Amino acid sequence: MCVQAEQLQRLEIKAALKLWHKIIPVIKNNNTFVLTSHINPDCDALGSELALAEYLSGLGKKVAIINSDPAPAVYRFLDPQSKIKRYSPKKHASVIQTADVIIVLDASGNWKRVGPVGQTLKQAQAVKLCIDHHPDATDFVDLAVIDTEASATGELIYDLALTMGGTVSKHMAQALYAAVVTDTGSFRFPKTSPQTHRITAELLAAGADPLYIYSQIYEQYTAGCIRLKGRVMESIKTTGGGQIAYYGLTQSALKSYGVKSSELDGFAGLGQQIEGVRIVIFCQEVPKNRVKISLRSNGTVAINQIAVAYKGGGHPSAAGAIVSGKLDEVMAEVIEKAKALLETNGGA
Ligand SMILES: [Mn+2]
Repeated sequence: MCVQAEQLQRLEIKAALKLWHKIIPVIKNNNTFVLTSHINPDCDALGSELALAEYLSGLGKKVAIINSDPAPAVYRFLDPQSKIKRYSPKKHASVIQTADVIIVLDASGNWKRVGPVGQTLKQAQAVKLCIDHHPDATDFVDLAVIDTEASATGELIYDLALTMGGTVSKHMAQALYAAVVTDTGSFRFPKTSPQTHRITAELLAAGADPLYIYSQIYEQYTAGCIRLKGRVMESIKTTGGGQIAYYGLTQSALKSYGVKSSELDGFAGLGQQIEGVRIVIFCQEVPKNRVKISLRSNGTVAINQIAVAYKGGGHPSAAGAIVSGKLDEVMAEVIEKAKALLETNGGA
């Protein structure tokens, strides 16, 4: 048992080196870096950027973090010095043009995922790298490290720093812990692995503060937002033998509670807390007579099929789309699709 474990560990170390061996020389041999991530950056995107930026700065590199969208207010505690910049074509043209290396984090697929700054980065002379845990295309960059087993890009940044012989500072540990805790849904999503917990243990040892991070991320809502959540919870209906939960939110309700749609993170998950629910449908009225459909499943049914039918996308257990139409009509239609999907997945 002991010998096996030791062998396994050696294999893992070898695997890590193999994963990074092409990227490490690029990092070592260059001096100026631009880091970026996807539009609507989440905590994994931001935490990975901040931790990698600090690591590279420690190696004496010049690093800029440039994103198309601003960091959501809830994650700004990770960046007290405002190192993450929102892309401005005028301000950032020269730093992008003169960069040696561009690193896209948590966003494989294509430059579109990176937003407007992606178009500028795409044309830069720099070597382009991508580090991600999503299983999407990597032909838009020169070199990529994709590990779909990783629960978060933050795990990969930790691994990279360690593989390069580096250490993790308290600030890096905070950023990476926040990345992992959010991307794993507090260590419950399927990609949460022994490796996730091993890395998390190291982050705690390096000074990450779970109580502080939890409180910053999950306990900073406005009173209006919590009251609106109460109203939405009150309105939840179920159908399909209790296996489908559905609810909607109008623009006027949002306004009357003084809540922005960017504050609705987690609303789609509310229906998942009901016993027996396999599919959640949350429809939100958005400007220009459109409806934002958010879908969740308990993992027994791939609801991204419904999202794809509306030209949206996502994962089997979390997906969405935006469509034209009236809230009630769109929701009724999605409910029918969900019922049909249940019919082919064990019945309603
Ligand atoms: Mn991620």
